[in-house]
Amino acid sequence: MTLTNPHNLRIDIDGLMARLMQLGQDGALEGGGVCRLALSDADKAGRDRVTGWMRALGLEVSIDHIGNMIGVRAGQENLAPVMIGSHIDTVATGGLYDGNLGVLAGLEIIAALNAAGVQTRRPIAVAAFTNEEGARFAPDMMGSAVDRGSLEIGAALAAADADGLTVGEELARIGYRGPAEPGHITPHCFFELHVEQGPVLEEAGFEIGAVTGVQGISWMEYVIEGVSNHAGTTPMRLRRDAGHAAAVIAVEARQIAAKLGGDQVATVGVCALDPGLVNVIARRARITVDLRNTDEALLRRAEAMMAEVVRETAAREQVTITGRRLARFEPVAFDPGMIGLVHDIAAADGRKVMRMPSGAGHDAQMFAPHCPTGMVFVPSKGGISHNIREHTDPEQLQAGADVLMQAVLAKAEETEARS
Ligand code: HGY
Ligand code: MN
Ligand code: MN
Repeated sequence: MTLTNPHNLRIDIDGLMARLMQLGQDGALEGGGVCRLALSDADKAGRDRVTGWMRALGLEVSIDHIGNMIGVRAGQENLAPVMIGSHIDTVATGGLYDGNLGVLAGLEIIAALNAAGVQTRRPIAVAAFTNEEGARFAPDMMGSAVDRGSLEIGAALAAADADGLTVGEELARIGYRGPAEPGHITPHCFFELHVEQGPVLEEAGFEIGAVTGVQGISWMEYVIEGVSNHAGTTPMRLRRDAGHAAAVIAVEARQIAAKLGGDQVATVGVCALDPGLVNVIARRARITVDLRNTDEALLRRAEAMMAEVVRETAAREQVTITGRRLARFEPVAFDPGMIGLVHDIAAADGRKVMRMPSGAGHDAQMFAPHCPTGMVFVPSKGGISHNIREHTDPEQLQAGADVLMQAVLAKAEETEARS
């Protein structure tokens, strides 16, 4: 694999920054950051903007049944494309870069090739997948999972948000329930550029992460049914307190991470009490538990420990606890050749590069079982993400996008079916 930059192409960082800032207007929050939840009006505005850019760059755009948006630039030969993908939906406290960087860097690569008049052997596809975050509709990585056949389209379309609105209804409402069959493109290989969303690169003083894989993810929702009662008159022995049971689960989730140590993490992101009044013992609680580990056996152990906590708490507090699985992904390893390519291109470009796993889930993990897949990380300032203060310096964005471009160009000249 030649690592030279044959056309001496560089990403136009001003163009990339302009697109990031413009897309950041769709769902912009007072005081900075973005709330562009999947299939919201803000998501529609972002989708309209991105597909408009795709068409302006001369890409052939397809929208599939789950709303995935894929723009394809023709190659000299009608071979399987090199795909660059990520997402433009955000969490409610989103930054400008999570997901957006990967899609918009893909568009800047197309712009650079257009400006240089370069046509690659293979087509190049730029994809924005629906609902990567899973913040409004579970599971996360929904669009890429449907594209790769690991989530059935009917189940995805039926997923409902907290207000009972389904993915199918919302896709139709915003005009993105497209005609194309999900998975109609099987890429030659798949790349994703993404902010690290953690502190590793910055603390180590490195510029580029050659990502080795993604850790396992387990999301559960528990609905706890107790009995509402008077906060003052009800003796402790007579209480069936859904609020207390939820608090126990939250504390025990943290204890599980402490007991297992290592890479184990545990998060309670949702904890809603009903009726949620100062002087009423909660009759109902809804709580979510996000468990992750790089090791599948340890993740299963964490899940078993949490299930035991739920059983014991239900019995002791005399409440009923109903669990619902929201998402479950085993750890994924990326292709060693793709990891090596990202690493060597970054090193050849004089960048400090390290191999590292991803703590966050990504669309790339859906492609890893189907084609050679690799990711490029750039540092997150202070390791912050899913926070309106998410930031990466333009020079760091440029470095990551240039590595992505050279890796894409190298693979776009490959002739064999799969490396
Ligand atoms: O939850 C995740 O890791 C990703 O942001 N969806
Ligand atoms: Mn992301
Ligand atoms: Mn995210």
